[in-house]
Amino acid sequence: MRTAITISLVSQAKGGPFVFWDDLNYACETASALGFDAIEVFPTAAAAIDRPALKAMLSRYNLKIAAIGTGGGWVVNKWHLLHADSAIRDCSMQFIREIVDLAGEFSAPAIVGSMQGRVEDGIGREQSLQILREAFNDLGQHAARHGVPLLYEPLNRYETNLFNRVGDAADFLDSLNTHNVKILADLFHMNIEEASIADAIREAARHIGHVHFADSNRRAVGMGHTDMKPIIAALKEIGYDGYLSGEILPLPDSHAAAAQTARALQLLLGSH
Ligand code: LER
Ligand code: MN
Repeated sequence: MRTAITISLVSQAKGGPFVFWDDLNYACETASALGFDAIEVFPTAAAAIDRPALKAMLSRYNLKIAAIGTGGGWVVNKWHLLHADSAIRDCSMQFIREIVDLAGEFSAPAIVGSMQGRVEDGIGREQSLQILREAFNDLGQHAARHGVPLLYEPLNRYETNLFNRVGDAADFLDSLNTHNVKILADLFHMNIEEASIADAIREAARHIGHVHFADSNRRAVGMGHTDMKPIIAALKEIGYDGYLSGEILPLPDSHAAAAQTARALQLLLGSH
């Protein structure tokens, strides 16, 4: 398994679960010094990223991009894929497509988390799921052009009323025309929603493409009460070889949260 740590470049997301903030150079320098393989980036939009500068920085610090989030579309513009206004749904698709293309340039997947939206008044659940299905068919096929999947993240009940458990998300993915949409299993959301995180991982094995590595309280692993050993055992059992990416609160500060994540990964994986 490979290791990653998150950086947000979205000032409006302050208070969110990202380890590093704003300073890409500091994030890369620190991630590299702590032995991470990659960074996961949360940008305001694809156009806000200076691609040659990012490439140069990754090469200087010997890092990869694990994934790029699309949640800036929600946080900055309040757009999402199931918005009652079809013009805003179109903007959301375009916004995500551009991030798929950006991420693809770095051989990385894009993440659809908060941009999935929710079933809203005026559009029923079945119609919403049909819109989401069409969106994922389109975006999944778009990502395939870059040889990467699209990542779909089930969120806890306080963030969406679509799918809160990975098993339900996996069943939904089975109804798509594409096999190129994978699940992002966020251990924080799973701690709220799953009866057993390890069993849920085993049951959705066929679809797991990325992991957000967080403790029960969304702090660095080791700072809460989730028992990680059976979770890592389940990931090994299903042959998961993707990223464990620390998407956590920067507590007590960014450096300490990253360093604790690195320590936890070393203890659990033994090779970090
Ligand atoms: C994004 O990865 C996530 O987990 C969400 O909770 C952020 O709103
Ligand atoms: Mn997450």
